[in-house]
Amino acid sequence: MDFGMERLHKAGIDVTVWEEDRNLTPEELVAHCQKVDGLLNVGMNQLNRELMAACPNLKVISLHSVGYDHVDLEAAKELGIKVGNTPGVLTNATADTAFLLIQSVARNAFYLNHQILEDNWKASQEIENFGIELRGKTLGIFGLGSIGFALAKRCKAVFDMEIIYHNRGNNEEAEKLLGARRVELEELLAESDVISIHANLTTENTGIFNDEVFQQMKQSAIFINTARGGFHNELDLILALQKKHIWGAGLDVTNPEPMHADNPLLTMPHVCVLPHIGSATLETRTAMLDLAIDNLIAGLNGKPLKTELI
Ligand code: 8YV
Repeated sequence: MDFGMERLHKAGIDVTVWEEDRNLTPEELVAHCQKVDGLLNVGMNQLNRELMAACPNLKVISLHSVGYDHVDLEAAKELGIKVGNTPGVLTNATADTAFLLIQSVARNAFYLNHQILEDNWKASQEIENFGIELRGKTLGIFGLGSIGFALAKRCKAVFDMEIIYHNRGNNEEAEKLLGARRVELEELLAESDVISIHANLTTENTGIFNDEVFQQMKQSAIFINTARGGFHNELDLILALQKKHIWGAGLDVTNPEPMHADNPLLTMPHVCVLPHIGSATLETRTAMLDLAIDNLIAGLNGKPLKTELI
């Protein structure tokens, strides 16, 4: 990745890049970052209080993500460090990914593709490998912000799905435009044919999709997670699928990431797993980087960030 070097150099910023094919440990980050004024975090490195406290010059943290569960915002606020993220620019790409997963699971696409590789073309004709229709079914959204809304629009337009959602507040636009209805979690679980997560991961909702919750879903339901792997308990999800408490699952996020190649989810019917590609189109990643650099430069110059979290 180019990291927008030209723009950064033009802005007179002295840049050091630490590029790894994994997230760095907090200790490694402290060792690297002690002298920096600004941090552009491309990836999911955990930015905790110890790191921030160990970097006395740090003025701004610019995230290359809309999610910010990997940053201690309270510590940043206390230490006077500005934090920006990249909302808006990745809304469509992420909603597209959720929509892709819903359809792929509903048609058992990844499993049947694997069957071709096993020289088992005829698996597509076996009744247990048939798909299910989405038309007229109910989409339940857990956390209806802009990405959830964009997905709901797609599901309404293409499959005329009913939209229900569980959220702290009402989303009036979604209610007016799509007839969406806000419900308690119990109703979301009981009524939805597809449940898709579009919330921010917090300590309160970490692991919320567990055995007990999967058992409250319809046996014909599809579980979709493009938000964060931390929302679901992976072992409970595997068991829920094996015991047929739910019908299928589509994941763009796993816990941990990367997922190991021997994970049973990768070969199960009605399951589609992607390697966290929600925002990974050329156009979206370019827009994210532009915005993240805007935020970095603004923060280094003591100006308000374009998209400031704190
Ligand atoms: C990743 C994401 O940030 O925006 C988010 O919250 O999870 C993704 O867009 C991206 O893959 C990291 O570069």
